[in-house]
Amino acid sequence: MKITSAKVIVTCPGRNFVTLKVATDEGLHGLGDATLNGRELAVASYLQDHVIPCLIGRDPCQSEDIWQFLYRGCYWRRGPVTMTAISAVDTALWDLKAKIANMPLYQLLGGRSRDGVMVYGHANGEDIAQTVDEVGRYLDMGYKAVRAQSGIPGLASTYGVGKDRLFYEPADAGLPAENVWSTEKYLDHIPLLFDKLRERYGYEPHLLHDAHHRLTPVEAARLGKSLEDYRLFWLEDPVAAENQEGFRLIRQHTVTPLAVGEVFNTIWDCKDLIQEQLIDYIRATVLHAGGITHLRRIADLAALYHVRTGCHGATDLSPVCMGAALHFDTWAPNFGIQEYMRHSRETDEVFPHAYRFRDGFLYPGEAPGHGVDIDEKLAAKFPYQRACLPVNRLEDGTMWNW
Ligand code: CS2
Ligand code: MG
Repeated sequence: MKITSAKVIVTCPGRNFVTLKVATDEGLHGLGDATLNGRELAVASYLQDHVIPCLIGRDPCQSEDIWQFLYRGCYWRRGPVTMTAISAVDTALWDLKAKIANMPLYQLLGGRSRDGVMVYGHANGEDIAQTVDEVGRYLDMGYKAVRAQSGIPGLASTYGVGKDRLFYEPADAGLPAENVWSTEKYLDHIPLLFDKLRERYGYEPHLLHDAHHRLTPVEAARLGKSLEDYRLFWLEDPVAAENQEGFRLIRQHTVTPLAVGEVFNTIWDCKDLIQEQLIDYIRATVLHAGGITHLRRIADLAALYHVRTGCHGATDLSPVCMGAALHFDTWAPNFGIQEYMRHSRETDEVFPHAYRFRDGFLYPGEAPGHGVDIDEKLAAKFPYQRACLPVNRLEDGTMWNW
C-alpha cells in the first residue's frame, strides 16, 4: 500500500480548524487534526510545503519510521508548528492502519483498559454565584468532574470566562485583545469560589481549576495551600512551565494535585517534571505532542512515576483530535481524566463522529479507525477567518502571561 495524496483542509465552522487527509492507492483515507490556535496557517504551510511532498509513495503502515523521518530526520526539531504537523501525519496514519485492520483504534493500542473515559466540563461565570450555578448545570448533565472558572472582581476579563456559558472560545479577535490581570485580586477570590462550591455540592463531584500559567511559584504554592480543604482534583498550569524548577517549590508547600502540559510538544518538555514526581497529571495531547506514537511514550514514562494522563481538550482541538484522544484514553493504563469542551453544532456537523457522551463519560465508538470524518463540501462553506488569542498586561501595563 502506498500514500498517493495528502491534503490540508482549512475550515472555520465557528472557529478555525486545520485537518490533514492522507489517501492511499487502495482507496482508504486517514485524518489527523493539525490545528494550532491562532497559528493555523503556519502549520498548514509547514505541512503543504515541507511535509506532504515527503509522504507521497511511502507505505502508510510504517508510521514509526515516518515519525522518525519527520522528527529525527529534521534538523530543526520540536516546536509547536513542527510537532503539530507531525501529530497530524501520525494520527492520520494510525487512523488508516486501524481502518486497514477493520478495528477501532483502541484495539490496536492494546485494547480497552476501561469502559468509558471520564471527562471534565468547563463551567464559567461572571461571578461566584453564576459560576456555582454553571457547575450545577454540568452536574445536571451527568458530569462527574467540572473545572470552575470565575470572573474576578475589579478585572474586566479573565481566562476561562466567555460570553457564552457552555462554549468557551478565547480566540475571539482579528488582532490580540489586551486583557488586564492582577494576581493579588485573583488569589483573594478563588478560595471563596471553591468554598461556595463545596458548600453547595459537597465533596462528591471532582472539581478542577486552571490558573493558566499566571502565577509565580510562591504564589502558586499559596493558592494550592489555600485550596487544600476543598480537595481539588487538580490545579492546572499554576506557573508557566519553561522554568520547571518552580514546580519543586510549589510541591514543597502543597498537596493540591498539579496538572501541566497542554502547551508541551515532546517528552523532553515533561521528562524532569515526571521523573522528579513534581506533577500528578500530564496534559500533553495527541494533537500538539507528536500524535499517538509520541504520546504513548510520554504516558509510559509517566506511568513509572505515578503520573496520570489528563489530555487537553479545549474547543480549538478539533473532533478529529478528540476522537483519537478517546481511543488513547480508552487504552492508556495510567489514564486520569480527559478535558471535554463541547464543540458548536456547526463544528460537529463538519466532523461527523462516532464518539458519544453519556453520564459524565465519553465513549469512542466502535467504528474502524478513530471514528471521525470530515464533510469536505460543508467544510468549504466556512472559509478561514483570522482569529487571535488575547494577551495580558498587569494593571501598570507590564506584559504578562495570558
Ligand atoms: C485551556 C485552553 O482548555 C484549557 O485548559 O487552557 O482553553 C487554552 O487556553 C486554549 O486551548 C488555547 O488555545
Ligand atoms: Mg488549561
